[in-house]
Amino acid sequence: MLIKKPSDVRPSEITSPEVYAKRREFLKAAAALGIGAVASGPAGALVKPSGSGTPIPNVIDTAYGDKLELTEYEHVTTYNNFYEFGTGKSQPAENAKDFKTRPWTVVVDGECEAPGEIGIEDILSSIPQEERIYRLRCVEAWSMVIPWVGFPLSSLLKRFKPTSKAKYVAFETLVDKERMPGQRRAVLDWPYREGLRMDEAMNPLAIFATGLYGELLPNQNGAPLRLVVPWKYGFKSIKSIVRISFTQTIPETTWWKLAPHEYGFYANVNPEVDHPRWSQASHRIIGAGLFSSKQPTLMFNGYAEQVADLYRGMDLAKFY
Ligand SMILES: Nc1nc2c(c(=O)[nH]1)N[C@H]1C(S)=C(S)[C@@H](COP(=O)(O)O)O[C@H]1N2
Ligand SMILES: [Mo]
Repeated sequence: MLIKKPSDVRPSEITSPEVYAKRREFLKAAAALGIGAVASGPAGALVKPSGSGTPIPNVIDTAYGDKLELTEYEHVTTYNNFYEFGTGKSQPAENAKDFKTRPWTVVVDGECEAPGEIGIEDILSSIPQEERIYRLRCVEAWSMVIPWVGFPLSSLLKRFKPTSKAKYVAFETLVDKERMPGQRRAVLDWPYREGLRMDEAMNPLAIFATGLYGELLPNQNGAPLRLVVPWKYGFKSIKSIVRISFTQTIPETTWWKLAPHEYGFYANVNPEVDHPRWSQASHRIIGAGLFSSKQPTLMFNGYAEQVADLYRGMDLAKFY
């Protein structure tokens, strides 16, 4: 998130929306036939496959965000922030290639009546009717629109029966220096940690993503389970989650703790509150071309109608 120029996006390796549409058809067809691991569909001849290659069957396609123009698959999967696999934008795709996300267990603890552990297979198989495609804009110095496959946080969290003392929910990423080479350097205080206020977490726009573009999440995008909180800056959307804790007090979060004058706990997208080192009034659209002009950033990233009520009466310049 410190590096802002899309200098390592390779314009030669781009999938157009039309190719995406064909790719989805192909993935659906492949799923119906039960040929799971066919990699990249019609785009295969043109681009290096960098995704999981595993289609997700029976996802409910919704009209969610269908007016938004999607960012090309190749940008979504090669321009990433995932410091566990390196601090460069193109490093996660390269360094996470062989990352194994099975078996995978998420521990749930803290202020809840039914703490425990849940395996990723259990999560994936017990959510299917709720698994939907959400086309959401994610923004910071740049923006992308990604067709996530996911489900609301609330549908998983409520299973653990949070108590009335649970005011916040905290998330942690895996720590494993062997499997996550970026953790061999102390660039961040591992594990990567994030958190939400309970009412934020229960908003239907806060989702767990398990896939994108119709396939299981590519490793570099946070496999096998990550947050997507589209009205907040990108760093809130924590990847490769292994722990969820309900807490009474505000949890420490990675970037807030590292640079509290630059990053707050809330991190709501707000064009009127600048980062101390740069304006947050505008951003660049990834894939729109090197010479495209900057776009004005919208309050709550354009999701004000859904989330503004959560912050009524709060001074958003103070609680940034
Ligand atoms: N565990 C972990 N989660 C993370 C990060 C990270 O470095 N480690 N980077 C964050 C930042 S700064 C951003 S912008 C988004 C990027 O998500 P994307 O690569 O899927 O676009 O992931 C967020 N989640
Ligand atoms: Mo970021």
